[in-house]
Amino acid sequence: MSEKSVLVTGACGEIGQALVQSLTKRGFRIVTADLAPLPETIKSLSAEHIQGDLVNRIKIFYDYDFDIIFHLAASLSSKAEVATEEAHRINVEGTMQLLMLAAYKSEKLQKPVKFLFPSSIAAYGFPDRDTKQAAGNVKEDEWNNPHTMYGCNKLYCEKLGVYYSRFYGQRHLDPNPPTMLDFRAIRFPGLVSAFTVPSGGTSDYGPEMLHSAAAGKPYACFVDAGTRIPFMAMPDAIKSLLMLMDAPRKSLTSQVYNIASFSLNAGEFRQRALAAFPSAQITFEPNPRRQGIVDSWPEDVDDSLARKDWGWKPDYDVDKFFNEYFLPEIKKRYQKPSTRTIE
Ligand code: AKB
Repeated sequence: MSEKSVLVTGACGEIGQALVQSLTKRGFRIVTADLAPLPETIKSLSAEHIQGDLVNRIKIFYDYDFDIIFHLAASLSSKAEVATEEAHRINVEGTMQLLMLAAYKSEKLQKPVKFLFPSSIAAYGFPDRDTKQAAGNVKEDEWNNPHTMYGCNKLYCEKLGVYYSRFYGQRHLDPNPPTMLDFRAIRFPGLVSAFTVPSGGTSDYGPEMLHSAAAGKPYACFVDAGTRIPFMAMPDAIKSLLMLMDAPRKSLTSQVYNIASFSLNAGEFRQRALAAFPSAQITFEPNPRRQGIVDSWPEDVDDSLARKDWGWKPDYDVDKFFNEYFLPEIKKRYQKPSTRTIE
């Protein structure tokens, strides 16, 4: 079997680093792209690294024939609220340019390029906390009223992905329609890695609190103790991307899927952190803007479609996440710095 060529944009980010390690185990030829140079953890795993602004350098990507594209590069929710137009340029123009590339290559080579897109719970939007609590877990097509630039960008890019893969130039109406790209998106909850710390997001209080507790640093949480959203272990996020990549097209009844694992409020995060690190200093100092963003996101999501269509099931519930993944790894990390691989 010939080696498949995969592009991972945003490779230096949290998902990117973990994904590149997992794709390597599958024997793919991996081309990475990011604004930054690759970190040591994945440097040797990339066949080629394209460094720079994706939108400005899009022409370079036309020299490659990628079988699969993981487009992870994005400006996350908190950062995007501070630099809104720049976020739109990165999140929407970057995605559109890559979708156009994938559409062009699919048609030219008569082979659908698989386009995996990480969307987010930020695509949802509740008017207030009471409504959010009353709604409980939400399906993909409910409450699609994002309050953030990032959430608007993600929801619109889901629509663009569907457009370029099914209706672009109304090609589907041709008597002999050309080969179109194969767009698949996952709406991720807040992700927690034992190996990397997020930046620029609004679900960051969960991982920040845990990493600070392990490192013996005081932490002032920017949302209140009762704030609840869904979270997931990074290995499960990577597993979901690979499962959706592998799923036969004919079994997919949607192009956008929720996935769920566990839901915790910030107070419960604190209790878990204190149980593992009793001297941790964790206080709550809500920031009204960031609190408002998280209050607009759902408490939980309904992932029954992903379970039915492609057999999604997380490996980590909340206890397994803490006891078998996060705490053993984080203790090693803060006790003894090393260059271990990311799982
Ligand atoms: C963010 O907080 O912006 C992201 C997300 C939930 O998509 N982690």
